[in-house]
Amino acid sequence: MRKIVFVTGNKGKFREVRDILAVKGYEVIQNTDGYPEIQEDDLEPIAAFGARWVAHKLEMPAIVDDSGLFIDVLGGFPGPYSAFVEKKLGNKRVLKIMEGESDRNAVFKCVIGYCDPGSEPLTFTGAVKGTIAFEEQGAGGFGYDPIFDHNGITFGELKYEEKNKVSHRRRALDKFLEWLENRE
Ligand code: ITT
Repeated sequence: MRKIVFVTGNKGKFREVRDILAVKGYEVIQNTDGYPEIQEDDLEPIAAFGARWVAHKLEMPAIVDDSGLFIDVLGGFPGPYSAFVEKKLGNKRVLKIMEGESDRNAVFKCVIGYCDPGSEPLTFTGAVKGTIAFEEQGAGGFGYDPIFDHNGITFGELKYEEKNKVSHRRRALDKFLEWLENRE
């Protein structure tokens, strides 16, 4: 399989997945029709359900990406609700919630869900540890990138290629690629 359909409405995710997989010879095609996101505490069952749903609907192999920012001191919030929080609150209000907190540890997670029609879905998880910055830094990336500090620099300050070398998405895609290459 060299062509992969990726169901996502998020342009930033699509660009990263497309470019990371292109290097390995896969062509990623975006489909923006969406899929039902079930409510769960972990991202894996959400991605698995989504991948199964889209593969069966489109009758072709497909991937989805469910990601989230898990902030330690907030019990992992926003986690699976990251898209909702980003849209309704935004980075500035997340920083407000974090005001006065000295434990700023967080984990960014990305789960790639993959499914062949008629088969059961698989998930590939990538995670990267960091801290929540005190203010937004950098205009690169998307979403939470300007407030996610990794080794003293936010993802928003990293060059696009640099983020793609270390990100949660890159780590998840490396696992997915390893599986794909062993299968082919
Ligand atoms: P889909 O159509 O793929 O579902 P979405 O944006 O709704 O797109 P999620 O449900 O996975 O995606 O929500 C994840 C949230 O975390 C969303 O607000 C993203 O913008 C943000 N996010 C995901 N990956 C990110 C990254 O690499 N850097 C910064 N923010 C990210």
